[in-house]
Amino acid sequence: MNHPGIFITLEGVEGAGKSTAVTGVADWFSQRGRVVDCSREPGGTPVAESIRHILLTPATEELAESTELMLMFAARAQHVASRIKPALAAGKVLICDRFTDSSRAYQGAGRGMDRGLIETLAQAAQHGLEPQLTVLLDLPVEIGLARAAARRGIDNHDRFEREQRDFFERVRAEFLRLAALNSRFAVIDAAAPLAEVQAHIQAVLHARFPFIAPQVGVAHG
Ligand code: Z5A
Repeated sequence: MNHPGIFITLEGVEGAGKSTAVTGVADWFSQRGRVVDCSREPGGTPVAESIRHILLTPATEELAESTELMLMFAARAQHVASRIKPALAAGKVLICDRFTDSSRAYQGAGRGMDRGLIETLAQAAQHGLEPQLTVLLDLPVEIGLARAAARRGIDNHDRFEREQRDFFERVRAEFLRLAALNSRFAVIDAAAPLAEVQAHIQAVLHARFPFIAPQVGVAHG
């Protein structure tokens, strides 16, 4: 899909530092004069945020795995059509906290759902749209879970946070497998101190987008 924008996604297990990293990536592009739009999945539009609520909130009725998968892609289809594609067509930098690689990792490897079905749904939702860069913040599962627990309090788990450790190990392994297969990925050691993680991400941005020069007179990292 041809567009003048830049589409960047951040992936990783829970607590890997994606939300923190989104801000750093956004600052890097803003300091270079680019208009930035930061979003997240599931979510990013009013309809997709309503679907997010269904997906993350523990409810009295169990969500079937196939329902979870199709809701992820229903939210994504809406997000792509009404926010991501218009932003890219307008030349913006769209930075998204999670995208289809999360479905591959969580629903595919975590839940064991059919990979072919996931790719079919991805085609229907994305129509060929792919990120130019996917930053994978790789972190041992126990560190991620500890960070997330420290941040939210021990009893406040969403539907995914109730999964067992082996689920998250499969998720992490799948992200690493995808990264090894696809050059759009950059893998960052997210267990490093925050300043190191941020410096590594900036180095990746310099290497991947050498044509985006800092603006004269604007401080940049
Ligand atoms: N999901 C799915 O199954 N399929 C899909 O297709 C999609 C999603 C799109 C969304 O949850 C859930 O949906 C997710 C997968 C599933 N569930 N899980 N697990 P979410 O959006 O609510 O949560 P999350 O994506 O997992 O993100 P998070 O918990 O907010 O983590 P994070 O964004 O990666 O981390 P953070 O908020 O930036 O940092 C966490 C804490 O660690 C925070 O206090 C930071 O200050 C700290 N931190 C960050 N970096 C560092 C370093 N380097 N050192 C020390 N401390 C740090």
